[in-house]
Amino acid sequence: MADFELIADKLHKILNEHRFFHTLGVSYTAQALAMKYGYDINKAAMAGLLHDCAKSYTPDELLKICEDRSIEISNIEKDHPALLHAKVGAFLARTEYGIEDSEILNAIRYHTTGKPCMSELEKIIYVSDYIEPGRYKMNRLSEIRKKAFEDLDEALLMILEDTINYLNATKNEGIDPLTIETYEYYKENR
Ligand code: DGI
Ligand code: FE
Ligand code: FE
Repeated sequence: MADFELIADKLHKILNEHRFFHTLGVSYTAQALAMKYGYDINKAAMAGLLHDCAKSYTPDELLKICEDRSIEISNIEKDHPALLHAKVGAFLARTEYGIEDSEILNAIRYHTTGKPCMSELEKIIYVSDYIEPGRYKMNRLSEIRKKAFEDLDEALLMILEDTINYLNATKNEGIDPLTIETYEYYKENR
């Protein structure tokens, strides 16, 4: 396992202060959820630490990295390149930060949209990203924070529902079909 502090130092240099503290918040929240649900806390810590490692790139830079490295760009990602920070983040975690564990790489890859039938770590990171202590703007955040430690799938569904409602209410934010598929999967399988 690559060294947590070494990677944290590197991220501190490339991410802005707000994003770096968000990253630590997600990492610690992921460790707390891992304790609750009996998951490997070191893997949760690393996935949380690296989940937004591509967040400092502009939309054009993200598109360029994908073109240069033959990373597939979907139609919605073409229109909203910021979505690519998840895919590019997983790529950089492997190539720049030496992460080989596919559970960690997939948790980074799917942290923005989720996906149907998520792994334990994918769920932990998706939920941690939303509830970490630095977040404050979203509706029913305290309810979702409590739910995360009672029923992870139910918390996941609440976040997906609120995210879709938020995106629907926001002009010019197309919804990634994967976000909808994830919502429908967890609604049907609750
Ligand atoms: O990177 P973070 O800000 O920590 O969080 P994130 O990776 O969940 O990305 C946050 C933004 O992504 C948030 O404004 C909601 C948006 N998002 C999530 N799903 C979709 C989406 N944006 C679009 N356009 N489409 C989606 O399906
Ligand atoms: Fe993100
Ligand atoms: Fe994040």
